[in-house]
Amino acid sequence: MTSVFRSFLVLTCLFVVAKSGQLSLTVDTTAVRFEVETFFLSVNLDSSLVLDKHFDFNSQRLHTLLSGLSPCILRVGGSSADCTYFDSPLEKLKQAGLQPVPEVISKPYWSQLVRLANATGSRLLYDLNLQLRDGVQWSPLNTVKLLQFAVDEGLAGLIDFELGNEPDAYSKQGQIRLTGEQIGEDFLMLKRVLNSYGGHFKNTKVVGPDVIMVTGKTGNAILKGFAKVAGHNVTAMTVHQYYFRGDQAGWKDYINPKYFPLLADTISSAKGVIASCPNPSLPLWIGETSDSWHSGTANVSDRYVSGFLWLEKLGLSAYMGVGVVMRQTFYGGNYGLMNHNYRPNPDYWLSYIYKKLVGSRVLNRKVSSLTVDDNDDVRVYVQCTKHSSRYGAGAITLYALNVNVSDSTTITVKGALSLQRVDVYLLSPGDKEGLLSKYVSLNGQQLRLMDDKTMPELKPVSQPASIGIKLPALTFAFAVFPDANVKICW
Ligand SMILES: *[C@@H]1O[C@H](CO)[C@@H](O)[C@H](O)[C@H]1NC(C)=O
Ligand SMILES: *[C@@H]1O[C@H](CO)[C@@H](O)[C@H](O)[C@H]1NC(C)=O
Ligand SMILES: *[C@@H]1O[C@H](CO)[C@@H](O)[C@H](O)[C@H]1NC(C)=O
Ligand SMILES: *[C@H]1O[C@@H](CO)[C@H](O)[C@@H](O)[C@@H]1NC(C)=O
Repeated sequence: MTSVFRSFLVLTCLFVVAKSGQLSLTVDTTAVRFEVETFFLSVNLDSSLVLDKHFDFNSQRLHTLLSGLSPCILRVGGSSADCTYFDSPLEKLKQAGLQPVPEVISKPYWSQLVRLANATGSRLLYDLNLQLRDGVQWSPLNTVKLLQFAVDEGLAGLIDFELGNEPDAYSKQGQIRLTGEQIGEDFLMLKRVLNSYGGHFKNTKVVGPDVIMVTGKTGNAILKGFAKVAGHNVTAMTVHQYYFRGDQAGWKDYINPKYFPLLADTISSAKGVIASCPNPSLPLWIGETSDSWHSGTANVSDRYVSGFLWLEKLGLSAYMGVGVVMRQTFYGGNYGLMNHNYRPNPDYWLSYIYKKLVGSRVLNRKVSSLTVDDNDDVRVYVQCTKHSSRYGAGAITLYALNVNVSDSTTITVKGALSLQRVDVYLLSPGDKEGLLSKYVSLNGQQLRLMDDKTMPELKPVSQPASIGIKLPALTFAFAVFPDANVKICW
């Protein structure tokens, strides 16, 4: 693939004369468009991880990398959740010939998950098995065992729950299909069980139903039924989203703007369900998501090129009013934010920088191209800056991506902002492998952990905003206006 990419680059250089696009950006600083959760960018660990006996809970790098994304949700969920039993005799379950084949999560393993999340400044969001049935209803018996253990171990205040995973895709042999109304009733039962522990779970969030095909007939019907019955009883409605199937995709898919609208369709559709349910102010979260499903694309999803759809997803989701986006996955598969040695992949660095520079308040902005008719290749979002030792109240952060293979674009900011200083953080491939680089550079310097405990310093290039923010072909950038002094960002 790398050689294909190289020859492609050569062709590009020979036959395409690079142009430079011009975008004009106007930021509306009078009103907050939407406010996302502080843990907006969150991560997922697949439930199947329980089978991975090599997962090293004590890895220093694992702790360092997870702490770097704090505060966040560490969701443990996925298809395996619906065949996982807590603290049960596996052999006995297997002998019973259950379908799909059961998995068991032990007390120590579960407790390590909770402690990992807590030790790194996040919270565990644990996905319970919705396929455990008692007649038409969900059977809470196995969950009661887990809750009692959490109370006994002093972990009750550290966890949140989901119940089931992608119920619109239940199709495995032995899986029971459920209506949205029934799933809603099952969530009410979970709430009643949690409430029966005398306040131990009073801060516990319950979210669901983790539908995957939101615009599909079954998925949409499940969301509607669920919201009708439990819309007032859950913290958020969760949906999943992927642009395309990873094992059938190539790197070109990852820079193809034709995929951008798919996310907008999913969000609009879910928002439509919420708008007409008994609780129209029910928050929407994307509970599991990546560029591509089926574990991502080998030697692509863990490379620099994967960042375009990821940054676009973070930007568009916040812009469209999604409170949280949980990345599939923090560890494992081709799309992990880190590799199997707990070393960060390029999307980890993108996520880390996002966490450091992008705050919760989303601003309206108007982008217009001065050079091409439609500017699909460049996407720009603006949010208040996250307060930090470097940036105080009132600062704003612009972030943008350019998937045009040959043309750079210069973003010219209109109004008072144009007179200010801007700190630019430009991300480009970390070595000569280009789009397929395993590394990413910040302002020309490859990002690496300094040691297992120490993050690199993020060094901006400070420039006058009047010269414009230049975004070369196939790069991303963050740009902070430290002196913007925008009141709604205080
Ligand atoms: C959870 O984290 C807090 C803050 O770091 C700490 O004080 C507490 O002991 C932790 N709880 C457990 C059970 O590890
Ligand atoms: C669900 O929410 C409604 C409205 O707030 C409330 O009356 C009801 O008690 C809740 N049910 C459960 C099981 O928490
Ligand atoms: C990915 O790269 C590895 C190591 O270079 C190679 O062994 C493997 O065949 C590649 N996989 C695909 C699907 O290209
Ligand atoms: C970059 O892509 C080419 C080919 O799709 C278009 O023709 C250019 O208009 C585009 N350039 C910009 C600045 O968007």
